Amino acid sequence: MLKIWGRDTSSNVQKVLWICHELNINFERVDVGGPFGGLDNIEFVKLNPHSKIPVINDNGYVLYESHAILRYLNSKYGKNRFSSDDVKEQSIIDKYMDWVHTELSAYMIPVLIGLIRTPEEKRNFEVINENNLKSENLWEILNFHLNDNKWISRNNFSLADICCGVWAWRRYNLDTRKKDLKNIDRWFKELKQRDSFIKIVMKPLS
Ligand SMILES: N[C@@H](CCC(=O)N[C@@H](CS)C(=O)NCC(=O)O)C(=O)O
Repeated sequence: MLKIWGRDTSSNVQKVLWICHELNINFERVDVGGPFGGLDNIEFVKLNPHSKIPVINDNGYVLYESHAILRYLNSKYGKNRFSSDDVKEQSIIDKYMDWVHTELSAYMIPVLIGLIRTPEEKRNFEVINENNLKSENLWEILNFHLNDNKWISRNNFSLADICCGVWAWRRYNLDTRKKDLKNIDRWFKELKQRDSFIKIVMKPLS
């Protein structure tokens, strides 16, 4: 059976749990990271020398990096249901998956850490607000893209919706100043109707 290491409150772990739920993949999950610790244990470091979650072991094949895991599971268990045969459409999925790692999470993480993991008296609102403004500018870019698209890849739910979706939940649940982004609101409403999103992502932030 597929084994997944990682606390279920982590955005990157949730991406993997989400696709497992969408594709009905059975798995066993081990709590590591955050309050559970264990990332520096020698046995874990052997799995992922970066000491990060998620990690999977699929019948002896060990893999880390959440987006690589998504692509692997989608291909092996999903007949590529959440990617596209169309080269241009696939490039849009890839673009927004990369965008989450290189742009969006870079600004969302300091906001999340500042507001959720930092005691009120120690919060640096200058840093939080600056990062929030940058994140909102990025959400506005996605909002513009969603003008002509139901999902990020036109009419098909894809891996890009999973990668952006875990952060959308955080955006709406952080007490921050938000731009009025009608397409993001509409897309988020669609996400909230998916069983997997409800079960895996809609948890208190930590
Ligand atoms: N690029 C990696 C990033 C992994 C990562 O940063 N994971 C975080 C959780 S979201 C982590 O391990 N943090 C330490 C912890 O949770 O204790 C991926 O996408 O898998």
